[in-house]
Amino acid sequence: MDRKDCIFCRIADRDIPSPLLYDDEYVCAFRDLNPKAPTHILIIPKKHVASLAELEEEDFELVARIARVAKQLAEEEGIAEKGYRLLSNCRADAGQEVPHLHFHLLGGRRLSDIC
Ligand code: DGP
Repeated sequence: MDRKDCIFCRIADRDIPSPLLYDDEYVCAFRDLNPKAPTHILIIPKKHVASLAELEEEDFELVARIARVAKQLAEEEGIAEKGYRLLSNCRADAGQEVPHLHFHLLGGRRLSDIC
């Protein structure tokens, strides 16, 4: 996919302005447009990978990087102690809307529902 056709590539490329809570060579993070919890952050790889199902062997390191960023952001957001959820919806049955791999970091309330 052309990066111009992917909304999250465009955010990562700073083509669409969205305040970044975290930014390095491989990963960035920004707040979800439709937050489902007091803290709702999306963490993405800058490389275009459509979903978990499209990860190639050389991409798995990106997932570890994202887990590290999630831990850091949870501490910064003050949700680490009480708890939080990190999840990625993969393809249609999971309700994936944006076809660029992303992890939702959710917290700040009791997360009793599925996601
Ligand atoms: P998912 O269903 O897992 O594909 O979730 C996609 C999320 O992305 C959804 O919660 C709304 C959010 N989202 C969609 N477009 C944008 C956008 O342009 N900016 C931001 N910040 N979030 C977006």
